[in-house]
Amino acid sequence: MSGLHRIRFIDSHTGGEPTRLVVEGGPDLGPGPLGERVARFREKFDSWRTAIVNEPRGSDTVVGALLVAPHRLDCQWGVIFFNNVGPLGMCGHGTIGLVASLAHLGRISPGRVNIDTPVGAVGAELHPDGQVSVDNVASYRRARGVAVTLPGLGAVRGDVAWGGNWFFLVEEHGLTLDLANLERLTEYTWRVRQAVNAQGFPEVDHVELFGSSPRTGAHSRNFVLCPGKAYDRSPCGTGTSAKLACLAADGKLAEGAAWVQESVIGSTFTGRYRWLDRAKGEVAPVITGTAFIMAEGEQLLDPRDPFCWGIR
Ligand code: PYC
Repeated sequence: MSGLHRIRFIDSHTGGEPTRLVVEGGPDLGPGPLGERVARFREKFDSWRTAIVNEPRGSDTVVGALLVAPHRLDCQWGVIFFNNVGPLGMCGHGTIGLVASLAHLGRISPGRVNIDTPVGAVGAELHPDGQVSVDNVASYRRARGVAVTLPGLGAVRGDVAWGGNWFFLVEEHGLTLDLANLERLTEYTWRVRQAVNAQGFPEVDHVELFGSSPRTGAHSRNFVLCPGKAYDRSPCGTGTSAKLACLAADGKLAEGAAWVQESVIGSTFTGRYRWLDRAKGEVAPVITGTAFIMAEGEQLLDPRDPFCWGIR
């Protein structure tokens, strides 16, 4: 690279969780299914990820979204999500941010679109009032009531479930899900993740704690630890999808009924599901939320800058 390189972006937040959509100037990952392109992104273009979302341009909480051409013929858009430590399979808050950003650019109007992602096609509907509903990938519970042992703390029991990313979902943890308790929540969930990974589930990279919500109309509050140790400010779209799969499997939420999930900062998503395959426990989740545009502009990559490619 000689001279300044420009990356055009739109920043939004969904329930407090940021999404940085790269609309121009990102790496060229070539053609092919998005699963292949994300592998190329991971292997050959990782410095682009760190330049875009890591400090000094970004922070641990920013989720990047690289807008790409879709591979699937039934999709109008393609996206690869990534964070401070690597690519993500899917991202619910990020898809809501993507749709709001495309609307901000005048590229879509209220209605439905299909979006290609590395873990499958998702649908999204932009409602006239600006809310976005995401028809997420098929979600299911892989294992129920898995007990893992935390050194010094004893056994913790949770479910392993897929909602576009892998989650360990814990109901009984004895912690207060409150912003004042962030350090303990982060430390605890980080230890849970390490134990879950070491004790049979290396694929799990998100840990979700549930508790009661003080908010009228909300069914639950959560705290979600993301792969790079930041907590999700939103209620987590893929985490809420994994939760819906568990609720469905346990017969605790009827098909089509609303589940209002509150985040630890008080933002909410509304989730619903429909059965895809009862025998396999597969559900089709729909997650509804709202994103707001915060900034648009260009990142400048200066080859003379020692931190041009971010702090890694
Ligand atoms: O909303 O799915 C989500 C998500 C994943 C990581 C951060 N947010």
